[in-house]
Amino acid sequence: MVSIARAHPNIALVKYWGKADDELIIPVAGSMSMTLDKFATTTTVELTASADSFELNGSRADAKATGRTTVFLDLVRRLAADAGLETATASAKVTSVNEGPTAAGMASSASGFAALAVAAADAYGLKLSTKDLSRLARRGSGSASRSLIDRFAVWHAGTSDETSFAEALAAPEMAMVSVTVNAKAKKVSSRDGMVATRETSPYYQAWIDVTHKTLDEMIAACAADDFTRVGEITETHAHRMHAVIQATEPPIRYLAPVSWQVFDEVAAMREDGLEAYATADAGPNVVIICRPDDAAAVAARVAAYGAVETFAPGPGAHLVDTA
Ligand code: 2P0
Repeated sequence: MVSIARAHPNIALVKYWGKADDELIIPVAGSMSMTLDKFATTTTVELTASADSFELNGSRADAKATGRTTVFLDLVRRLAADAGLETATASAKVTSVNEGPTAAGMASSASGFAALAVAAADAYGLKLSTKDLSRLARRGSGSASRSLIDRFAVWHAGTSDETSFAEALAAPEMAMVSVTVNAKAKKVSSRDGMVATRETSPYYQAWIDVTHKTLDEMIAACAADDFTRVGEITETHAHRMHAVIQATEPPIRYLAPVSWQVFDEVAAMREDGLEAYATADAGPNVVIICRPDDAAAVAARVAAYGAVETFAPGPGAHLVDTA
């Protein structure tokens, strides 16, 4: 049985940074994101009698990525065993292609584990709801829980495996413009950076407290269809995340000088009446949110800083084909 799934990255407007449970990947606070319509990951899972294998972008994946894939497949096999399925003992051949940059702050682990969750669940014969697929994807990478969802998602932090999942949220019309200032893989992974922040950043508790409050404000701004407030909250929360990260010992800094130049350019756009707001994940690339009609003007203003892409809200992870 071959199952193929496709998932897109998502960019958080309210960020996830920090785990309450490292094994179950329960976050310290909820988050909210837009699923993108480009940079998809397409993943094929085929059950096999030989050992698990993982091919990424045409080559055999490294030991770390292969190990994470096998640990994830073990979760799927456990679900299959619980459901009394014969597939529970099968290994899997996983083949994945990323259309976007890998591990450079464009959420390739989100699209990767969302696609793997959907393809593997199908290949092993599990019939899971979107909520349960979101919970499963979360076990691979926290942000992957949000890539199950069409357009905009809120990931409820929850306090257990059952209660930590993403679901859809209506949000104001918007586009995103990404500025890839550096497509190389980052030096400190999100996973390691989160642990370092928890262990050594003196502002960690304040970050947790403010993120709970920020998510409530974001949900209210979305309910009011208030693009301006959504943008303001997004930019402030991104700065707060980078602040708590930079306060680690030894310091971690994901943003580069050119990233700050892009933030300055976005502030200048606002002064010129072009309404845009910026955010950045665990890497130097910056993502700008704006109204859909302004996307071309925003893209033109930042083209000098790096490779620019424009995104609309995209689809949640889904099966492409099964045979
Ligand atoms: C986010 N990031 O909300 C935040 C903002 C990066 C910065 O989710 O350890 O790759 O696999 O759960 O999901 C990156 O974290 O981390 C992330 P794990 P993940 O998008």
